[in-house]
Amino acid sequence: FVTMSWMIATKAARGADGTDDRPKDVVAAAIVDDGRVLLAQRAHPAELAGKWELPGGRVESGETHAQALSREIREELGAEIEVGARIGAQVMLPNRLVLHAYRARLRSGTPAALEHLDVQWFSADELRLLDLDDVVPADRDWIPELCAILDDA
Ligand code: 523
Repeated sequence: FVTMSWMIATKAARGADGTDDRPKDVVAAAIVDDGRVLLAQRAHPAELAGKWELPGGRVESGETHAQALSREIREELGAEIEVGARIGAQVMLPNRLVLHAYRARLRSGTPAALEHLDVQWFSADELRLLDLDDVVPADRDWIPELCAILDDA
């Protein structure tokens, strides 16, 4: 029975063409420093270009969420972070991606837009004034919780 279940589960995880269609995790960091949170302005794809997001990226196989997030922030922003507690609810994205967000603190380095159009620190008041059209859709629901975190900071 165990073998059968495994075979069914394995089969279910493969598409007709043999590709792996299991959900993939994407992680994003709410880096908080001095009462502000860092948002990064996406450069691609076209439909998300110019919109603000919590920076991050895909978890690669064998990585924990914290490891993936530290790597992505190092690659994209040139900074080292300490990953903290999860925030918000996970968000389902198209293409079987699942987005998770975590609080983070800067350990070293100054975040720079190495792969984004820009990076900017936002206070709670600035977040509240942000036009949601200028925010990546999947990240919009996190704004109230980010404001609450900053209000407490
Ligand atoms: N999101 C998203 N919000 C958000 C992130 C970090 C990512 O909606 N804060 C989405 C955007 C993409 C997918 O998650 O559809 C993968 O994010 P991306 O492109 O930042 O991850 P990478 O850099 O690992 O992936 P590729 O550019 O595709 O290699």
